[in-house]
Amino acid sequence: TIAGMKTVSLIGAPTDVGASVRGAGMGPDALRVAGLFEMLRDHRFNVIDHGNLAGPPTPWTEPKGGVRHLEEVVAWNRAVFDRVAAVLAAGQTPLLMGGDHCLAIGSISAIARHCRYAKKKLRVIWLDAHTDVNNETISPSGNVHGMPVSCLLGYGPKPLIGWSGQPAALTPEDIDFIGIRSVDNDEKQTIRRLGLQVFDMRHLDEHGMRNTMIEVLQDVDDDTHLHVSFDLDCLDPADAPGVGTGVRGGPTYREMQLCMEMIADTGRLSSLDVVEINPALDVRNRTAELAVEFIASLFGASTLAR
Ligand code: Z70
Ligand code: MN
Ligand code: MN
Ligand code: MN
Repeated sequence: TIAGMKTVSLIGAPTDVGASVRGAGMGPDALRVAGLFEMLRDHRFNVIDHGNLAGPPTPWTEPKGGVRHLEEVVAWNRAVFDRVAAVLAAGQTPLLMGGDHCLAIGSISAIARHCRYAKKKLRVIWLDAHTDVNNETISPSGNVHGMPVSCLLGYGPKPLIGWSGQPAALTPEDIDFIGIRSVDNDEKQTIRRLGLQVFDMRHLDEHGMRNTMIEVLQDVDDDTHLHVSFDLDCLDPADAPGVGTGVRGGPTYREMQLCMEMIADTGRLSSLDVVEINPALDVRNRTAELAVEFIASLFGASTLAR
């Protein structure tokens, strides 16, 4: 590889263990079929596909103590944590291909630990229709894909807390949410209590994506490790039908492209989760293809860049 060239490591986590709709486990192959590897290579990144991690099958049992599939969620996240940590230690950029959004617990915990050792300031941008800040006492579903943010902030099922080596991987100021339009009642209280920065669809309508992203990115500097956690249900289901829980009224294609390009312009993107693609609900792999387009922009492929 050329010296100084960035290496992007693709990590597949083929599971729907944190969801209650089946099918997100096919996400990694959908992204491969949509040409994720080739797109990154064509943009002159060195790319390694680590293949798929192994983990238990989803048992499809009822929640126990407010949580569904806790043991299996822990196993999958352990595998994700270990691989993301190894990729970061090798100086590479991890790109987690989910799988459902519960996997962000393992991914972001490993990143937070790495940032502490590397003395980097971690900033997370959460692109989602949902805030995923439920926990086992307030979740209406028991699905852990609705709880990763809470777990990373230190509130959630014990076996999922503290993986970064600190009680919490993130503080509320470290994370900004974009595209939000579905928040459960008790989540709303949590958001207010913790002072989370939620740029919901109303904010995007009134201020536009450009002003919103200027605000989100204002404190990103040379010492920042910028992580993007990209839930494809952030998009409008008319554009991205292949998701388990689509909510209408998402950002437009143009708005989301601008969001990705403005993140790319910081030059600080250092890790990425791409989650919740459900090929079983998709139309001819449209959602994975759309994801690849947005990931290209996130990695710096603007219209006039060569
Ligand atoms: C709901 C819950 C969720 C994704 C659905 C939904 C959460 N707030 N997250 N789809 N990606 O069950 O907690
Ligand atoms: Mn999510
Ligand atoms: Mn979501
Ligand atoms: Mn902020």
